Amino acid sequence: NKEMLMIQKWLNQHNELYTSATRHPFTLSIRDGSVDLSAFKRWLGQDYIFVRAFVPFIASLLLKAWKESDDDSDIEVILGGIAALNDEVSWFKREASKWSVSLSSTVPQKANLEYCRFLESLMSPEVDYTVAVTAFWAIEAVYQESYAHCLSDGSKTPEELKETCQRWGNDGFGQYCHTLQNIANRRLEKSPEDIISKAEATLMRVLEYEVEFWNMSRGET
Ligand code: HMH
Repeated sequence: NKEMLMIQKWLNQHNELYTSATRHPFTLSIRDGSVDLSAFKRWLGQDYIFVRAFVPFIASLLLKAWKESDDDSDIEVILGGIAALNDEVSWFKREASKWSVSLSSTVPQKANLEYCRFLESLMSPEVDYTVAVTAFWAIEAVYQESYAHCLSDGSKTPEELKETCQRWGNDGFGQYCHTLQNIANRRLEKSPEDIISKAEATLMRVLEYEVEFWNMSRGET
């Protein structure tokens, strides 16, 4: 379908994978209130490690946007993402202390290391801005969709987890993800076939890594 924007088309085509990332048993257990708090603490410690690796990834994306983008406002959107991430790092430290999770002694699990290594591969100057911004959108969108669902009608999210869900599930973050999706679509529309297929493959990898990331909360190592 020519009329349909690329991202929407891919999400339809890979709906099963997308749903496994955005409706994972871990986040569904938050939503229905049955969540195991030790699983939540495991997620918290691991995500802090991920977020630290996410900082240089966004920095590399900013550099790509500056060099390659045809629209100045992309830089401002990404800069906003960096500002939000700065706040997020502080939030993780506060939240960890609230839950008595020691961040300094948290050991990154295999799925986390692999995801961070994948992020690092996307930081290479060889990787096109269009591919990297598609990955960035997907990484943010999975959290937005997952945590917004924990706050939607009929959810029984425990009070003490609502702030976490709000971080990624709030409307402002939803808007921001939408803007990122628009950037990715705009770039994809102008891209040659090889970049488009790389972006699609990258999107699928992100979704797979996100599923593996949620799986770590089970604590089976
Ligand atoms: C694993 N994916 C993971 N952690 C995050 N904090 C986000 C996405 C969104 O920022």
